[in-house]
Amino acid sequence: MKVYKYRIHFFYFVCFLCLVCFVFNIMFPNTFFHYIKSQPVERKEIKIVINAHNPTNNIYFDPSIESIPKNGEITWINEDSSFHTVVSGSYGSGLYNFSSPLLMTGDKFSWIFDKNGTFNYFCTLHPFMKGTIKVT
Ligand SMILES: [Cu+2]
Repeated sequence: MKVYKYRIHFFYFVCFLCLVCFVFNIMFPNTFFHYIKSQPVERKEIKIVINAHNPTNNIYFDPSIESIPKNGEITWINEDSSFHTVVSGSYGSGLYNFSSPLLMTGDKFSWIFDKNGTFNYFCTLHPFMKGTIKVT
């Protein structure tokens, strides 16, 4: 009877551990759980250039077309004085594969591309800001 009682305690303890891991994974998605799962094969950086919020600028993302192997990671860094976002698809398409939070000056956003293809993206605040990632 006693053994049975402790087994129940152990069961609750394991459940509690699973719950803690699950909540941790949701709350801190870029920590070791995801790190183990998805190590990028290559990393590349794209700059959101100074004055990118100005529609007369001739470049917004540098480089605006970037190639990366499958499971490669792109990191965007906002070097502009204005807020920007990096959202997949095009303005009004509604099919967003990835979507960054509001990036302030110096903020970064990373995404691992796990499918081959050509992926367009844009800034929701300035829809004229467009870029392309080619995953091969
Ligand atoms: Cu923008």
